[in-house]
Amino acid sequence: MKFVDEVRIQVKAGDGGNGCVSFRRERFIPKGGPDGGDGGKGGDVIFQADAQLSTLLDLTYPKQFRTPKGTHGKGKDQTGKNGEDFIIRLPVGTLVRDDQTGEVLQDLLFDGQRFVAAEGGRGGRGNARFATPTRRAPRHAQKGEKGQERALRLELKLLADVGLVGYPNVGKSTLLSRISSARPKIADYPFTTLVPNLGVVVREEHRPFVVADIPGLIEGASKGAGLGLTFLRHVERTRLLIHLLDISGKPSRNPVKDFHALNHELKAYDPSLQEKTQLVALNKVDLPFVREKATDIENQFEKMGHRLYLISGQTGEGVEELIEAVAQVLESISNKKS
Ligand SMILES: Nc1nc2c(ncn2[C@@H]2O[C@H](COP(=O)(O)OP(=O)(O)OP(=O)(O)O)[C@@H](O)[C@H]2O)c(=O)[nH]1
Ligand SMILES: [Mg+2]
Repeated sequence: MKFVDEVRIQVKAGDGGNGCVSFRRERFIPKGGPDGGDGGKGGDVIFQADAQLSTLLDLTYPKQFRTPKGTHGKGKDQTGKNGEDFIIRLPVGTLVRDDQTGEVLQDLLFDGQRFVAAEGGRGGRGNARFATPTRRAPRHAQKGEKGQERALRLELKLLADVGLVGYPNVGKSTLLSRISSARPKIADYPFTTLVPNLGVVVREEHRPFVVADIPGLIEGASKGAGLGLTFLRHVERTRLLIHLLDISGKPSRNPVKDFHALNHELKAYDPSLQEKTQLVALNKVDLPFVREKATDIENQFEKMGHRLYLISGQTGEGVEELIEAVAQVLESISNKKS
């Protein structure tokens, strides 16, 4: 599946129909009163959040969305027809911005939520509406209003509870596939994951939560190295990060240094990411030489005030303990809020 998480589109709502100037003409009534009807309203362009969708791909073509105009009013007090509304379905988690100013216009957060992206113009009033006791034969009617036209930028920010971050190849996708039913691609080379994967973690004793496996980050990502940092927008809304470390690639690898380097990149992207709770885990402890160094590394992290979880996404060792800790942090965060 191609993952598209930002698109620019133009929306133009239909203009209102014009009001009509008309006079009643009936036999034996020489001077009938005004009977020009109102114009119809132009159609709205409406966004609607849909939990079934997970990408903005459908919107990459076409880029322009228009709705029909209202039809003009007619004689015999006939109101014009309203232009039909057009509903564009968007994934839950889509942020709607004005493309020029960047201002956030709406955040579509729940299934079925609607936002009028461009409002159809009101229909003009027909001359029948302008009749007064002293002015019985008004010869004017209103024109329909123009429909709203906007350039918008849509950004999808996944609504995951937990973000899984780490260098490439540390085993993020393997862990996701162990704890959820998601089946992301796993391979022994960096940047296997090119788009974020979501998995739902279901454990009997806890509320289910969503984990996002983010493509690997590397030093300099904030300056565009590797896949860059654009995918970090998907961890902006998470409530907790699992920071995964791995020394198996090179035994000389210093996990403390890796830990700081990655946090530096997170901070460069958005300082508020630093404030999220992180649970730190050393992966692949099923490998003997990783296991050998684990206690030493654990101590180093303890000195820094971090409990280090020792896990193996492959064998499952230590994973349930990590999940339990994640569930507890999530529960304590939501208790604090309510
Ligand atoms: N021995 C061992 N190997 C693992 C473990 N977890 C993952 N691997 C292997 O490490 C390699 C990378 O795993 P992935 O899950 O694709 O890693 P990733 O972090 O998602 O990588 P990117 O998507 O490239 O960032 C694969 O060959 C996995 O089989 C583990 O716990 N133990
Ligand atoms: Mg991966």
